[in-house]
Amino acid sequence: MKLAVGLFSLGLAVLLVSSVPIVNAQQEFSGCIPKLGLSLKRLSSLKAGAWEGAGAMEVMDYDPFSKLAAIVEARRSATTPLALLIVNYANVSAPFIHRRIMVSNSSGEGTFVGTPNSVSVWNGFAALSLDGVPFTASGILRVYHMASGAKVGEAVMQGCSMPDSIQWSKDGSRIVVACEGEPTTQEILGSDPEIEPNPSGAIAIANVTISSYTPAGADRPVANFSFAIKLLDFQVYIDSLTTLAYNNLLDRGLRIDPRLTKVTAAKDIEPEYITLHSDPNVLLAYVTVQENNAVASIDLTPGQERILSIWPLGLKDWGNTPVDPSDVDGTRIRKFKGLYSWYQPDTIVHSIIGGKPYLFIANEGDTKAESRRVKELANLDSTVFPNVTTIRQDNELGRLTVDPLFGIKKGYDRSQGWDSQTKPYNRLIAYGGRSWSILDATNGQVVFESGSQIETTLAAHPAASLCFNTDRDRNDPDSRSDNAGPEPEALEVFQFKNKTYAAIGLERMGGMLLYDVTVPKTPVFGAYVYNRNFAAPRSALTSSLGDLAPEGIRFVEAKDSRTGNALLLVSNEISATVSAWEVRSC
Ligand SMILES: *[C@@H]1O[C@H](CO)[C@@H](O)[C@H](O)[C@H]1NC(C)=O
Ligand SMILES: *[C@@H]1O[C@H](CO)[C@@H](O)[C@H](O)[C@H]1NC(C)=O
Ligand SMILES: *[C@@H]1O[C@H](CO)[C@@H](O)[C@H](O)[C@H]1NC(C)=O
Ligand SMILES: *[C@@H]1O[C@H](CO)[C@@H](O)[C@H](O)[C@H]1NC(C)=O
Ligand SMILES: *[C@@H]1O[C@H](CO)[C@@H](O)[C@H](O)[C@H]1NC(C)=O
Ligand SMILES: *[C@@H]1O[C@H](CO)[C@@H](O)[C@H](O)[C@H]1NC(C)=O
Ligand SMILES: [Ca+2]
Ligand SMILES: [Ca+2]
Repeated sequence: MKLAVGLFSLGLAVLLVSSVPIVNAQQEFSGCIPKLGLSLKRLSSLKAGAWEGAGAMEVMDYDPFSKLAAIVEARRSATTPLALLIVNYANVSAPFIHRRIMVSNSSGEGTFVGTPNSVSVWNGFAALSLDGVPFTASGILRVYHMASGAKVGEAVMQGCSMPDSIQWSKDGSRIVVACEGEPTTQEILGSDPEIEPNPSGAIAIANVTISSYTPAGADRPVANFSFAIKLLDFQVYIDSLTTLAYNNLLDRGLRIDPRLTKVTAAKDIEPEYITLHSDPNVLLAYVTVQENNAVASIDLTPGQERILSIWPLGLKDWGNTPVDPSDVDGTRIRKFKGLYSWYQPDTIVHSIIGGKPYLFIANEGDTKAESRRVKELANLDSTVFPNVTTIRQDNELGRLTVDPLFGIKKGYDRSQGWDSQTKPYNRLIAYGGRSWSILDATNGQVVFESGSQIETTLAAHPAASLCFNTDRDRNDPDSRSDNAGPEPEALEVFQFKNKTYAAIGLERMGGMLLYDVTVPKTPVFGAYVYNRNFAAPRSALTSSLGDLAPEGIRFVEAKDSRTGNALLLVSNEISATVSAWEVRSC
């Protein structure tokens, strides 16, 4: 009966939506957020081309001097060249593509350069990280002059396989790169991490030397960047730990594939996203190791660069915090005893608030090659799950993607297959915290974690609730609930007037949640800022929906923006758009 009423009111809502002209609020946020004292207005969404899809627009950075943005274009197609897109923001309402720097063919340029992954800008130059060929080979660092498109520096980063996130220090002297090191069998279900090649996760630190020379026949000098690179291998750090200390990390929730031992653990460590300490005089960096559910800190002191510590993030307990884990039951957010998640953050941003250093992380979640639905697990512990039959139903936990290597009462049994463990699971561990957190940057302790706030906010939102936990390329309500939900992935922290704010980008839902984080223990939620037509039907073309799948968010201070007002620039992976939101006081 209750269900029937629910369906009826949903039907009515859809009817109302389609029978009246679409009100702006269903498509786009605009206006004042009283709780934050900020007003947001979208000035433009530049579309890079007549295409959509994964990789169409990735990481972005902005050069305050030239008013140029650099965005990685890594379209997953066999025929399209891979590029670094340079966008001119001299007029924020009418940005245009200044230059498309072709950096590689998808198949590899001269069997040498693979996919571009990430970009960081300094003083009119863009540092780009690129895979080698194959992607398990050493990766490549390149520097381009943004205005002219000239390549002005290049180096192979020995042992840095699949260089992903890249950060250039404020003084230009150093470039720090997260080397993710995915195995060659990345896409093969259940693949054993012992299968080679499976490079170690690492951090590459490049000393940058800038010289200039005047080419023959030219009338002015050009810059020339060269690099001295040091590699910090996570295995060296793991080797430096006692067995006791290593096991302690595992007990606290560092996720290392149980088919590996301490001596090979770094094969499974996959650094994802790097941030530098926001005080340029403090030589520290922090990196998320997403799949491993942890954050690591790195000492950048010249000559003694090293990995300092790994801070495991533990498990999120959905027995205390409500979640929607089923994609076949509509919006139903509730608690489940025995259900947990790895947090698995992607973006990390360092910020100093009230004189204290903090780390902000977006707990997106990411599956490895091994993942199962709950109903595929052979044996659930009936003392934790009294009614196993109920739990296995599709409208309960049946279809939820969980980690089959963990949560087994007596531990992983190496004599059995990864997908045929017969000992009972007493914890079901899903992927992703569906949240964001603030950590104390001095010790990794959690200061704030957003709990169920993202899902409950979207479920109650007048427009977004029409498409709760939708996928990123079409309006398909509830379709991501059995995976990692809304997938908070991008994140930016910014100072405006005398307050500090955080923007959390949602990869699947699109848009971003804005918070006042001036008091890091008690962030104040302001609004969900989006440009997506949640009222469009499932059949609507991806290109008609708006800005989809925020991958990167950059705050631009008022003094660095041509409008004289601050901006939030957002690169949207699926829609191939960069949106520019003007930020003012209100
Ligand atoms: C910026 O672009 C907008 C939209 O095309 C246009 O109306 C405006 O005149 C431009 N501003 C300047 C200063 O050119
Ligand atoms: C890609 O391939 C084409 C032809 O195969 C070649 O001309 C071009 O230089 C290659 N590199 C880039 C960056 O497009
Ligand atoms: C530019 O730097 C590279 C090292 O990256 C060096 O090999 C090359 O000789 C330099 N070119 C000039 C003209 O200085
Ligand atoms: C980078 O420069 C510092 C000195 O500023 C030096 O101590 C360090 O060894 C250099 N690293 C490499 C890889 O050359
Ligand atoms: C277990 O759940 C099933 C399906 O929901 C139900 O039919 C059955 O009665 C339950 N058994 C017990 C012992 O509660
Ligand atoms: C911040 O600015 C507001 C408005 O200008 C002012 O009322 C408030 O006192 C300021 N707070 C601090 C801590 O400076
Ligand atoms: Ca690896
Ligand atoms: Ca659901």
